[in-house]
Amino acid sequence: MHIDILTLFPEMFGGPFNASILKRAVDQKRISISLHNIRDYTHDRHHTVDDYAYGGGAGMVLKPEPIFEAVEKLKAESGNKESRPLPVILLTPQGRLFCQRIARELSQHSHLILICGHYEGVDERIRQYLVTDEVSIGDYVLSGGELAAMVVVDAVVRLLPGVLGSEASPVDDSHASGLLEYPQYTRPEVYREWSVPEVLLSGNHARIARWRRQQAIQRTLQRRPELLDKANLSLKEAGSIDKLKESGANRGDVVNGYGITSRSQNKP
Ligand code: 6GU
Repeated sequence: MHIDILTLFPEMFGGPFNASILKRAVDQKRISISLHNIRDYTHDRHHTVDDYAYGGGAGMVLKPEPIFEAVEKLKAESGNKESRPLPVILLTPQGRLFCQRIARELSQHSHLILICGHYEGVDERIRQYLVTDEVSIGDYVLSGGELAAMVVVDAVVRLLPGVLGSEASPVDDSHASGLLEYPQYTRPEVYREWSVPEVLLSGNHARIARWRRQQAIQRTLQRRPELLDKANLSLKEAGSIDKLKESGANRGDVVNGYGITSRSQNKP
């Protein structure tokens, strides 16, 4: 997969792209990422990328010309042979909410172009006539699309064949199955009087799988009950959830051992 990223701040990407899974994916040539400074596609003396909003109001708006020119050049070089149009994705709080399903969808393409919005916005004609998709990573405001682009790239790249290697698999990850992940333990077997659940030491793989599945469901019910509506549950599992709900096991705040509480549903 090749990913082109248009941004006013290419230097922001150095950290995340030069560490861990993403770095290895680049080193192994499973992906390539090109950062393009939008400023390099301006032609005036001052390299102007933004301007005042027509109609007035505070804040500057990203101009259309440099972004059109950059994307059209990349598209021409791409020679897209796929039947689907090449995704040109604007990162903006107005976009569709990013999720594991969208990460999977994007991972099916061989080329992505990401445009990081900045300042108060982008000229509407970029939305109307250039981008094929708009993505947001959540209902909060970031200073620009850069951090969102890094999030999207990370979530997509780790789904590509071979990127995680054989030691790790994305299938048990939180959200991969529509459920949160089950609790994990490693050595030591007892740490400060706190023991690893006995079932995990039993060597009984069927029993371990049942325990993990049940823990994943219970945890999802407590922390993100709305996820259960879309999760693939067996009839028996769905029935046991109804029982848990009746018993009130899903109600109230999620509390950790240090008295930090949060509502079990994050409503703004
Ligand atoms: Cl994609 N951009 C900005 N500026 N803020 C955001 C976002 C994107 N997603 C959530 N907040």
